[in-house]
Amino acid sequence: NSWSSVRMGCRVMRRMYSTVTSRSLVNDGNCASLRNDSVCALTGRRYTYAESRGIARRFAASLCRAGFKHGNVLAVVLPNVPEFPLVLFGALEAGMVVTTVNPVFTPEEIGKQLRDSGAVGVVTISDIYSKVSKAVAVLEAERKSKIPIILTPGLEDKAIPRGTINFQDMTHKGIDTSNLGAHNMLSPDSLVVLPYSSGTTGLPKGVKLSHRHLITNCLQVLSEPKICRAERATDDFREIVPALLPFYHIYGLLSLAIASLYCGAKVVTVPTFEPAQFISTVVKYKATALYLVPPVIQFMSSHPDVKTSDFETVRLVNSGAAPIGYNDVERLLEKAPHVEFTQGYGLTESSPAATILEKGSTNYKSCGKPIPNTEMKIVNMDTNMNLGPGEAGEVCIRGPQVMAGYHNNPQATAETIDPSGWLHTGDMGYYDEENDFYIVDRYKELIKVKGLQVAPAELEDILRSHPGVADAAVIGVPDQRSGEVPKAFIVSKGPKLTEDDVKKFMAGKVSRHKHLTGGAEFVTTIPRNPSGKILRKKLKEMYCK
Ligand code: AYL
Repeated sequence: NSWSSVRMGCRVMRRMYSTVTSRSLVNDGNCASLRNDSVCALTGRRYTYAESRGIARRFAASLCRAGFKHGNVLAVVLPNVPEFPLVLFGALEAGMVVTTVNPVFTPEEIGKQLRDSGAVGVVTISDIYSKVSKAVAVLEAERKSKIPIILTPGLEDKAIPRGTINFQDMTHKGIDTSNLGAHNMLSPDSLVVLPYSSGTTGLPKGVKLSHRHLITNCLQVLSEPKICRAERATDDFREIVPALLPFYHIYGLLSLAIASLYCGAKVVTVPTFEPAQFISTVVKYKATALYLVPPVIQFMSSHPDVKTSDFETVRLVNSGAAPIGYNDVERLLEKAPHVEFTQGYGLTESSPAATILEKGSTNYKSCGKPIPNTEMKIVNMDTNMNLGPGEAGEVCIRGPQVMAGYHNNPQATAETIDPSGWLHTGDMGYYDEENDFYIVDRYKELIKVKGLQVAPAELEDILRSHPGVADAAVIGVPDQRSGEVPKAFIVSKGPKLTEDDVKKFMAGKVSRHKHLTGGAEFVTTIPRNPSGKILRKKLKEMYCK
């Protein structure tokens, strides 16, 4: 009876269930996590582990009763609220597949993901209902069928709009869950989430991840003794984890909504990043483990308002999703010398973790060694030959956490996972004599803004739809605050177009992290290879000195 033990109806999940249950039995029903809860840092709304189990099950029963079927896709468009994991586990127990959507997306961006994933229902909150309903209305007109919208409690006290379904009505104690047995058709290979990633090229694609993928990666990551101490939870120690990284992104989903709950941690949901508020949340809740992205670590290590005393209860800081500077790690450890720093590397396509910097290692330039059951190699990009220690090439990953493929896109799948099962990451890296891996650059197009993906192809398509643009290319340029930001190169059709016009045009179409913060530069030609592929390295050499 705990959040981590929410039975997803598949054998692998039952293993988790029995693990946690037996721990509760050992503790004579007094397992710390049962009394423990998860809480929203903004509204104070909280759910104990014991309650969560019931809510998720009742949500599952109500979804089945509402007619959702095994394998149907449910889009979850939520900021980090404590209901997120309840919605996730409930949907999975009902046999549904959850596609996680960035809640800051514009209606057009939401619409694209709903359309591509084939979502037949949407879960959101009243705060962003108006833009979600715009996207839904367009899709309903296209499909000529209704797409139900379910609303979980909002961040602000807003009335529930008419025509929507109230999450609380679907989960109150009177809901009968006896219908759930009939829906128990899940296997470890049933798909559970469909997050979006652009992979090595092109537009964002749904990444097919199953129960087996997520459970495997959860346990692989937890095999590192640094990561979660809650397996040894006692009344004197309890892991307290502020959930700042978005649950919709695989890093937040796996480390905060799955691994932390599996461990019985207290998860404090933080819906938006306000630096001062985040620090006061860390202090107020006595946070013990921080899962962060490099720009946030950089802020915490360098900002004079963040004091050593703010880290008093913190024992672990984990970085992932983008490269972190050695100096930033050093500065963090100067400010908080008692903290253990660790780093993970991986991709949405690998559920996400592939490596971790192991306990005791101070090799902060490295993202660590492959986690259990994971093979990694470096190959020459042109010849595909294996490379030895110290030789940089493409990082390849093989293991039980590698995705089933891209949704409805066998071609992109075949281009990413080779016939021997190796995932070609599009990252440039090498390993040393100790088998520590280092990520040095990216061959792929992907831009990482604050650890979040931005696909150049998506922005290029939008730019080319402007009547004044003849051709366009987008690359990432280094940025002090965000790591990287998108910059556009434009071949214009007439002389009238200005940089400001281009930036405003983009700002009207995409969410903030995709804005052309790196600028828009006018050029006479975009360098391309004979088959029309943009030569991004050449573009950088020509214009970014
Ligand atoms: P996606 N260092 C450098 N680059 C990295 C790192 C790292 N430690 N981790 C991820 N990346 C880049 O799908 C790399 O280019 O997943 C990779 O191909 O949004 C891309 O980000 C994947 O981006 C963890 C915690 C993995 C986080 C993650 C990354 C999830 C990001 C393991 O323990």
